[in-house]
Amino acid sequence: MLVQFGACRLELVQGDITRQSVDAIVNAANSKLAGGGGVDGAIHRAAGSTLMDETRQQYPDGCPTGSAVATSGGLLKAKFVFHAVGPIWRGGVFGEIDLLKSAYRRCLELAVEHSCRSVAFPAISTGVYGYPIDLAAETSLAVTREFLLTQKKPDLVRFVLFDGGAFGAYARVLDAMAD
Ligand code: AR6
Repeated sequence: MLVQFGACRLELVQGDITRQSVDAIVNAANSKLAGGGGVDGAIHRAAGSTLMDETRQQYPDGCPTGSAVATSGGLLKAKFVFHAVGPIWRGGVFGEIDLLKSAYRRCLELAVEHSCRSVAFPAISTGVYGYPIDLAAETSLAVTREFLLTQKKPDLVRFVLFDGGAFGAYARVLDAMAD
């Protein structure tokens, strides 16, 4: 599914983010940048061990929740990995929505700062961090739409949803947004 916002494209696909041919992919990391399961584990496996070496060296203090840091892409097709730290869902009354928005916004800023024309996101926080998928779709698509309409960059933002349920949730929200 593809929607145009001004000169920029926002695309939804179902698949594996490690296989995307884009300038940067986003990782759903933890604040220690210590690696883990889910998409984080898949990205580190596909990128090779230099990704963790580089992350440790450049960011020994980790990254706060709601922010993101950049490394190279190691063996991935993507030139960069942006390690974003989303919030753990605790009922929605601990600033989770703003923290998730800010993690996405920081990645989009990093994409512009690193002259990336395309960037791919997973559904940050919706796995072990428990963020409800429908709400994550609303939050992440709204912040991306606003960024693309105001900053007019990057050219392409792709959301890579791992399963059919997540893809459906994102497609419903994007459909409503495009009307
Ligand atoms: N490509 C795209 N999406 C994926 C992939 C993949 N290869 N694998 C999983 N997903 P999660 P979080 C989806 O748990 O909730 C890690 O241990 C998955 O279906 O990876 O932000 C970190 O180190 C889900 O929709 O990340 C942190 O400790 C989404 O990616 C913690 O988990 C995010 O699920 C972060 O938790």
